[in-house]
Amino acid sequence: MTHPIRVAVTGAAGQIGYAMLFRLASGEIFGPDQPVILHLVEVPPVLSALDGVEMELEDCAFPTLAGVVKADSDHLEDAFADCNFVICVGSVPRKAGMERGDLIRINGPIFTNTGKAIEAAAADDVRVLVVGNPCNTNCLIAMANAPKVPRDRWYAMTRLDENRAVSQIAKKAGQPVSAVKNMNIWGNHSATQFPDFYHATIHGSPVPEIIEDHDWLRGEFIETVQKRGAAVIAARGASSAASAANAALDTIKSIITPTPLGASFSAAVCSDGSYGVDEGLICGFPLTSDGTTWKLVEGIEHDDFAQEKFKATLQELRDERDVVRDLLPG
Ligand code: NAX
Repeated sequence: MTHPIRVAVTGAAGQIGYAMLFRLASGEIFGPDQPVILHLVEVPPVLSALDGVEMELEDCAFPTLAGVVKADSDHLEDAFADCNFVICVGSVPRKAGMERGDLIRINGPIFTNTGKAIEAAAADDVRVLVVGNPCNTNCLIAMANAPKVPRDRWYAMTRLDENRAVSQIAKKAGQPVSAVKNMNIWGNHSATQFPDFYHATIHGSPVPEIIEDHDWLRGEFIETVQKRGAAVIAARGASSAASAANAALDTIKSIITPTPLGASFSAAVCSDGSYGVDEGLICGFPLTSDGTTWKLVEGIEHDDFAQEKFKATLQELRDERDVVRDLLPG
């Protein structure tokens, strides 16, 4: 029998975690022949909610679900023991009146412990996807606190931004979403991100050749993608949940599947200094995967407009790093 994959999800009883678990258990992500053991991680007061989540998982009778482990955030080494994937969703959401810097300081310490526990207890091949915001900088903190885990194993999620951008472009062009490729997100998962429409294609042709309204591309399009999270909150009264869970699962699928020739996907990973990004920052780039590790797509040239956008989002990442320097050993 195939050895089970262990997947930990922190914040498992939260809205994104809950939306993700059933698809992880169902065989959709790792395949119908790959058993999965889910590690559900929550803060101690929420542990009892995990009992209900476990019952629901049982009630789905997924043939691929080989077990459920429940653990609390005070015992992260138990939570991540032998895990092959750790999806870090659990964190404190931003509340009204809270500055981004405040949020970073509140959530930062969660990720020092997360990094340490991953290094101490996870499987040798562990791969980590950080969803909890500010996800780039949280990922940076976790990575810095797990120096023995290779740097190509750390990802922060920009896929929701990519998916949002794909849908906006497809709608504007009157084409199906499947026609839009290489819609990559550069920089931070925040309102400064740069969705690079220049190098995206529709049925193989560059987006700016198909969508002639370049003012829309440079203005409304970018702004819509950057502010989509806030728009969802305004309309739904709650932040993106199913779409965020879907994007996390899309990211995992892209990581474990060799990328088709000429295609790319978006995630934030540890910079090697390419494109002028400080070595070690967790920055959104276009990537390809061989099914195990990633490569940056090289040789992309940005015009003056794109460079300005990229500069702004890069500066924000540097500023965030400076706010948490004390949480970055080494
Ligand atoms: P919820 O508040 O519904 O769920 C968060 C869960 O995390 C709660 O159940 C809470 O008990 C748990 N939690 C808190 N601290 C924890 C810790 N130290 N260890 C384990 N669990 C802990 O929030 P939800 O809507 O699920 O959002 C979760 C995170 O995703 C937030 O930080 C949010 O900002 C972020 N998002 C990131 C996105 C991205 O694209 N990267 C998009 C969606 C979302 O906004």
